[in-house]
Amino acid sequence: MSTTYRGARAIDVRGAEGSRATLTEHGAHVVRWVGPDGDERVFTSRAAVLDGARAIRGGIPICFPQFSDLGPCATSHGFARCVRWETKETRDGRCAMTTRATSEEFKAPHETTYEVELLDDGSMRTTLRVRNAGAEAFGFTTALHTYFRVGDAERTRVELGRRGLTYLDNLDGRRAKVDEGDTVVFEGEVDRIYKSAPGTIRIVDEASSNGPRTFHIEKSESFPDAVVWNPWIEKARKMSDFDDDEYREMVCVEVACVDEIVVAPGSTWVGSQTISVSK
Ligand code: TA6
Repeated sequence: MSTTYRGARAIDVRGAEGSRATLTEHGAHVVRWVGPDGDERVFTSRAAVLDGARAIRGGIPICFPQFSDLGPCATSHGFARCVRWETKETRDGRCAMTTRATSEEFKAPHETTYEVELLDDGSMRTTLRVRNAGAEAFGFTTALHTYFRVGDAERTRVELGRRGLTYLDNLDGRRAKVDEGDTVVFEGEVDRIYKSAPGTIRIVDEASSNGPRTFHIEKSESFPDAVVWNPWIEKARKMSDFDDDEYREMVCVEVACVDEIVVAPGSTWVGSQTISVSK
């Protein structure tokens, strides 16, 4: 159902038991997700820019055709989150948008589709499909950069599911390090790319406004990596589209593939995440 979100053209998706999600045509960007329990589950900044001039701060930015600077685009995380997508289909519990956008740096003919589904168990699945519409193979990197709403980042932990994972530390020149633990806590800025992360990652939101809850992220094998990020105080202050204290209200856990994916002519790459919540 067409709607607006803070003035931006958007689609409302209604799921079973009263769950709902809202995504803008700008960036095919999920800006809101409310569970059957009525709780907000994703974070979108109060200072987010929604006039199409830039990527929306929060929600689920689609990083394509690159994650961060891992690709040819000068724009961090690529252009997909900065262009208008076309709504292909919307019906109960589901919405699909598509784009064929290219840029000076990425001209490969493609059709990229993003599907948001609200499932009967109250979970949400988001799926990215990248089809090579040209005659030559092309490569890309990607992430679904989800901002999870939490009661207090200092009382939130990310349970990775395994000790000894290798991560690239963006706060230390992207050096490869081994995490001896299996849990990430937030006592300062965290910006880590966990390589070959387990298929299920949990976020324990101890201070959630309606009592402790846990997000369960199931990622497809085509998203082998997971990025954990919180900007903390200093970086929060430097972001004009993010209030100074909002670092407390969110943590990012992003399903990703930071090594180049190559798609042959006529082939389609598919990656998905399914997020559920337990109390
Ligand atoms: O996913 C983590 C990260 O790459 C951080 O390094 C930080 O730059 C964040 O993404 C937000 O990037 P953005 O371009 O949306 O400001």
